[in-house]
Amino acid sequence: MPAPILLTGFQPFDGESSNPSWEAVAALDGSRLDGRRVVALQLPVVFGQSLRVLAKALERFRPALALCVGQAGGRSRISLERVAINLQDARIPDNAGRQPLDEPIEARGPAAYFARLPLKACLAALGEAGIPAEISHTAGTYVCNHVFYGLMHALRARRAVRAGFMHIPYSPAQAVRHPGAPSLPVELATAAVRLTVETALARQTDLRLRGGSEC
Ligand code: PCA
Repeated sequence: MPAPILLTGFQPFDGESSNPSWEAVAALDGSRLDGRRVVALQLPVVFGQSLRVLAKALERFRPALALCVGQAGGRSRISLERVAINLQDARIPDNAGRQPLDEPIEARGPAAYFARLPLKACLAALGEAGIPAEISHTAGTYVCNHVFYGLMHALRARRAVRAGFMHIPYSPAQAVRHPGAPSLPVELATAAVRLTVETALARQTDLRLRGGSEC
């Protein structure tokens, strides 16, 4: 049996009743991509606990690729995150009421990790499929960045494992409560996850394409 693919999404937070990141990856749970089994896991929006759940799953499943997905309400496109920083600075409390301010995630860890995904090739694949996407250079300083950093830190010695983070916009159902906010159908977010995984498994090296940004 080839090593599986691990996908994660989050529980709802900040007063929402759903989180499209979980809906998007749950739709792929138990399916096969590139001949590999897909395991989808829901993470709590809680500093520390989210990473303990993730670490257990990385040990149990030993995936060939791990892609964590989170909701980024207000963003208009799929964000392929390039960099996780060693900082937690919560604007709002997490689902357990914790609100770390200006703390490192790993006291002895490096300042940042880069995603280990061919981001430009993924961006091109999403564009060809008609899914609006961008490369993002910040995953914020809340639980998503915490999980992204913890993922890359946990896999720092397992260089062959591909790993990264994707932020997705509100679902249309959420946007009903946020007038003016952009949204993306969950089916398109699921398609974006699938395409990103397939592209990452198919390519060891990235394409040289434009995808950077000014401030
Ligand atoms: N988004 C939050 C945490 C959970 C989620 O889906 C974030 O961007 O940090």
